[in-house]
Amino acid sequence: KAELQTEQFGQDIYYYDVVDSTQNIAHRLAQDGAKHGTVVISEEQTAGKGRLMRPWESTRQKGIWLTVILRPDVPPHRAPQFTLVTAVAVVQALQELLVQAKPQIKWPNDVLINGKKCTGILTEMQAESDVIQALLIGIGINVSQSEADFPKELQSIATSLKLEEGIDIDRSKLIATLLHKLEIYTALYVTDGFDQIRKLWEANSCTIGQRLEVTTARETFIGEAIGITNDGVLRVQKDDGEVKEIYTADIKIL
Ligand code: BT5
Repeated sequence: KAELQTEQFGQDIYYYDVVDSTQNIAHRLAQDGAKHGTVVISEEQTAGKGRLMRPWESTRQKGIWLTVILRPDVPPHRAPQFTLVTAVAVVQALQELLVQAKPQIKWPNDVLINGKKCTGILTEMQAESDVIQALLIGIGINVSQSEADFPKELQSIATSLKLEEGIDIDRSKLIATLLHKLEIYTALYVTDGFDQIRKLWEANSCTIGQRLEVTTARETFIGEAIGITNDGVLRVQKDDGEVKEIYTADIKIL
């Protein structure tokens, strides 16, 4: 806490040794009235979660596993962009601490280094009659895992800051930097909209201009990512010229 440069984020910190998921704790705290900027953080998660209830590997003390509770004054349709805003904040924070490794954003919720995932973001919402009560921004950053610390099935797709940068990154310093960036960019998004952040997002993305395989709930197709909109929607042009607007999907960079 001594390292924090924020005004609101991390003023209330709930710190745990082990939890099932910081998202679950944050859900309860938000229902009990936790204020904007409250942070839940744990050394270990036994049931860390990704999107669509996929598991998130959260090895003890090897990463940053945290959730920030936001109470933004925006309508629910502006919630999905918070994932992209968070990705920009993560990349900016990582860039401050890393010298060698170059983090890049993969739409919608991953940060990659050398094509492997080092960060995943999960945004969940509590809403009532079209008003956001709280947003729970979950961020998992792999910090000091060796290859053998990852389960076999993740070894070819996951990486850590230590594996890419070659040295240990101080977790408290990274958390402080991250919360600072997150406070700045979420506030900017709420007041000014997505336009400025979209430009930062595009400049730091490894998605735009790439050939992708896109899998939505309905179909799988191949095309080129040509941009994102101010709604955070990915625009993909198929080979026949048709442009698809993708709200939610898994993408593979080909
Ligand atoms: C995500 O989901 O990437 C969101 C991850 C959010 C994790 C944070 S940690 C703090 C907070 N508390 C939680 O319980 N969650 C949040 P998705 O895009 O669905 O990606 C999940 C997929 O990533 C899995 O199916 C694996 O293939 C892969 N994966 C799992 N653990 C990983 C890890 N530690 N590093 C890299 N990839 C991983």
